[in-house]
Amino acid sequence: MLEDFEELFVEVQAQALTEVVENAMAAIQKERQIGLIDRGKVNAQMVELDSLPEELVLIGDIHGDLQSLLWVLKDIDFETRLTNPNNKLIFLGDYVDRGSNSIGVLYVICYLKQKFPNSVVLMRGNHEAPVEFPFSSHDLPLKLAQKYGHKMAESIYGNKIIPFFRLLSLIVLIPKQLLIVHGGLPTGDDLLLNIRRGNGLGFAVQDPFISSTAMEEILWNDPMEHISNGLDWEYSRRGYGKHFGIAISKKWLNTSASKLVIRGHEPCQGFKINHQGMILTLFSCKEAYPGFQAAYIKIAREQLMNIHYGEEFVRYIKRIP
Ligand SMILES: [Mn+2]
Repeated sequence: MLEDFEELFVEVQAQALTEVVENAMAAIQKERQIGLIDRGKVNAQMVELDSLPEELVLIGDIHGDLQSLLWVLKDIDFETRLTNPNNKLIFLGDYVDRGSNSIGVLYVICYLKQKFPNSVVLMRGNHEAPVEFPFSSHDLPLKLAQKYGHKMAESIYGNKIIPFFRLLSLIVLIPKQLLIVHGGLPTGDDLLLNIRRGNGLGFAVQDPFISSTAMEEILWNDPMEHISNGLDWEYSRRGYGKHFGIAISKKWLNTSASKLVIRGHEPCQGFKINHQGMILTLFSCKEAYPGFQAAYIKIAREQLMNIHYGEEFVRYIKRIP
């Protein structure tokens, strides 16, 4: 199977890419329609599991680094693992841009969602750019044009890939343990209040409306140890999003009855910990980030049950060579 991927990524044909993106979209649309994923609820862009997965694998930013992604899939023996919907593989977003094979990565994540819809959750990163706040160095359209020509590239990007990005999850909750986002926690209360109106743990029964501001913050925010203005947050140097302080982390963890936030978005030595162990950053690509390291998380249910803060996660973080 991995050998098949390796051949495919060399030359993913336009037709094959189109089909796999369509199939991944159909899988996500179906779970949204019925509001369910195996052992969990789906509410628009939020996924809430009902129980802890038997085995949980988390993969952070990939940024076109197909080699690292394939290494992880091999390391977790993905075909066996993902056939069991009790096991979950959650991607934190930022699949494309910067690395050399965004198209190959896109193909693989869509293939996984199509083949194992109940085991795989695909989250949205800021590089899966919304039109309201496009990423300035979004190189995917260019890569598509180089490979398929302008006309075909425009059609695939506009008609398939952008609608696919819109379907990706923004928040995943693993009950009583983990709150998962790509970038960070929104600093405003709108979304928190909406979640609180639900059953106390999870989401409101009605479609949780995620405002454009909240979406920007989920995709772009970073945790910061010291907020210079003395408030709970400050504007980010990235141009979008904010730096959020520990008070915001405490508020979200209390409201969602979670112990820890897991997020990607910042290059680091595979992982880093902020806010007294409340925030764990995971980074899973190397190709475009020399000087940084890559890692992923693999943890079993009993181990996850005993996690209370970020440092306890370290032993379940595996370096990608
Ligand atoms: Mn990011």
